[in-house]
This record gives sequence, C-alpha cells and structure tokens, in this order.
Amino acid sequence: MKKVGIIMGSDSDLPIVQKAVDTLKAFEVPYEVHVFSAHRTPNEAKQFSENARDNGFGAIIAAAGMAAHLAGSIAANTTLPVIGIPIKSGYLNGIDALLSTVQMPSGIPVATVAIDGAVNAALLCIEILAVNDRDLAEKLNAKRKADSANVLAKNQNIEIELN
Ligand code: RP5
Repeated sequence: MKKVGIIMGSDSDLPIVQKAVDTLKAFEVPYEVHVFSAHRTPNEAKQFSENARDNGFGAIIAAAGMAAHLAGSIAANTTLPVIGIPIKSGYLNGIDALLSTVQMPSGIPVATVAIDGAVNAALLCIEILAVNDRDLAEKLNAKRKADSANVLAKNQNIEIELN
C-alpha cells in the first residue's frame, strides 16, 4: 500500500496532527511524519515533495498555522494529492491559516479541511488510497456504520433521559 506523508510546519502542531496519525494507525495505513516548514526549512520541504511519489507516497497531509504556505508549497512540487490542515494558533485563531491554505490559485490544488480538521485529513487520504483498494474501502464502510451506531445509541440515551 502507498504511504501517507504527514508534514507539519512546527512541532507545536503535533497535538492536532497526532489525531491524523492515530486515524491512519487505526486503518493500518502506513505513514511517515516530518517537521518541514515552508518558511524555516523550504529546501527540506521541497526535497520531500519532489521525491514523494518515487518514495512510495500516495497522498500528503500538510499542517501549518498562521501564514500557512506549507500545503501550497508542497503541492507546487508534486502532483500527488495534498490535503491541507489549517492549524489554530496565534492571534487569529486559525482563520489566517484557513485562508492561506484554502485560497490556492488555479493549477495547484490543495484539498483543505476544517481548522484543526486532522481526522478528516487522514480519512480523505484513506479514501484516496481506497479508490484502488477494496479492503480499505470496506474498513471505511465499517467505520461509518460504527459511527452511526454510536450516534443512535446516544440518541436513545438522550430520549430516555429527557422525554
Ligand atoms: C507555523 O507557525 C507552524 O505550522 C505553527 O502552526 C506556527 C507556529 O510555529 P512555532 O512558532 O510554534 O514553531 O509555521
């Protein structure tokens, strides 16, 4: 199976990024995690993305806060799908990172999830890998069913308690 690359702009992003790691782990999808910054280590970020396809990656998650150019700069150097996670940090609570990540000019797409949306970033990568992997697609279906059962159980508890 192809790997998912998880790149974060700073180790201070890890508490959020960890949720993507945990999700990939739960689906037994292989991954690699790195700290590369578009601003502080642009050469390393570029080298990773240029070589990602040859190094066995199928999708890349890029998480960054503030003036978040990481996802866009990674996408500029690979044609693998890039999923951006805008991280909530600094004075603007992630709105800065959201707009920086989502507003890509035509030609270089970044699939941007919600502010701090690490779980969905991982699930989107899994869905991309599952296009050619029926077993993985089955695991996604099973998770959806489990999530539904969980909500129905909560509904039942609330209905018993409040009605
Ligand atoms: C971004 O700036 C990082 O992704 C992080 O979200 C934010 C702050 O980084 P640190 O100053 O905590 O290293 O580049």
